[in-house]
Amino acid sequence: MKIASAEVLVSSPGRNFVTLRITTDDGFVGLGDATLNGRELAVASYLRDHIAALLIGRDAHQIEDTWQYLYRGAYWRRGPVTMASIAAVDTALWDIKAKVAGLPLYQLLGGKSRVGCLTYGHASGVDLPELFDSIREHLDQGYRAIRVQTGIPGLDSVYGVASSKNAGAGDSGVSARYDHEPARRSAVPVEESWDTRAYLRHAPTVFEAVRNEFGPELPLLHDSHHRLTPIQAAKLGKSLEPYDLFWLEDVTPAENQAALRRVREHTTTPLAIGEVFNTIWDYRELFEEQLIDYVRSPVTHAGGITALRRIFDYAAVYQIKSGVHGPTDISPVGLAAALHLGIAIPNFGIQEYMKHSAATDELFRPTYFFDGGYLVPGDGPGLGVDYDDLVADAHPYEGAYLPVNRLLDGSMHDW
Ligand code: KDG
Ligand code: MG
Repeated sequence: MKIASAEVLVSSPGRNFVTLRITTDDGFVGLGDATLNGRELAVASYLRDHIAALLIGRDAHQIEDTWQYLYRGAYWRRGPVTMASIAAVDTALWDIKAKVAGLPLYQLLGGKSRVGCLTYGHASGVDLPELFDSIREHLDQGYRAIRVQTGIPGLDSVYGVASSKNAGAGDSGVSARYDHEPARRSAVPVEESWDTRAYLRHAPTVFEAVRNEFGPELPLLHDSHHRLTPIQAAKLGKSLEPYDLFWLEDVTPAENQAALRRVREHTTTPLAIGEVFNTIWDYRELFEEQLIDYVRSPVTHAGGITALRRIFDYAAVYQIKSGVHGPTDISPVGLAAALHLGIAIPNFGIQEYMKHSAATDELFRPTYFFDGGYLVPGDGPGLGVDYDDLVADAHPYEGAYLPVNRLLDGSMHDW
């Protein structure tokens, strides 16, 4: 079974997606997600200009060999563009293999270990009343775990908070009011502002209020989005301990994994990191020293199903669980791949879930479904996702950027 074509498809049904479609000489079709928010065309070029031709004529069944060929063969290792490209090829080949077998992909990964993948949804608000409404809305929809992000007094616009006041353009969230897509369709990035001291003072008051309103049971998560120094992160983790978080995410920037040592010394709040990591090597220290509790890498950015499964197996040795990144910039193809993997692995933790827009679902026609807080992958052969070229034609690429962040004195900060 030889690869006959590898097409790079860029579309924008509310937000941009890069999809790889591999077709074999006997007509099997596989899809892979290669979306890198705000840098989409770099991955499209890597796939189109440097990978597609290498795939033609290769045995579509040789997933591992193709992975090694693209990873070792590039010589230039790792990095989000390379690893998203390899991920797309790998995912598309797994999709094909499962279709040839006539089985849903999770059957090839060991079969179901659970009935579904527990998800968490994104609640947010500029203030407590808005936040409480958003949490209630999510609970009404069946979510059993909730990420909490709020506005900070004195700051106009804060990561993770969507409201009439803080609205981004883009994909559909739970409702228009809480629709949060940080990448704006603009020629240059939007600039946001940040004040760490104000954040560190405000965050514990929010979680105290949420616990008082919603009780002790509801699993709560929070994303610091790479903005703190190790000692600030340690302070935050400690101040949130009374509110029993499910996890605290991305407290320090991703480049320096050793920073997590300092955080861990000071707090028992569980830590999650890795949505911007690319390979197993980024986790080595974190796993071996047990500095984290959850792995945030998605299939899309960590080199595909082959590579992420290896990361999860390595994590399992240290009782570390999955917590796969799943905002709307992971396409339905990337989300479906995460669900097939998540339902099969022994150390599944939780899956992030932000519903895609109606236009996105019309284009990809996913067969996974949300039921009582769980996402369940489709039972048909392969990933259970399609790609409708006619719908895609109606949604051409539009340039979009993630925001940048400045401190109040104007200096650049991590976004
Ligand atoms: O494209 C950037 C988003 O994927 C990121 O900001 C979302 O941090 C994020 C999360 O945890 O969902
Ligand atoms: Mg995050």
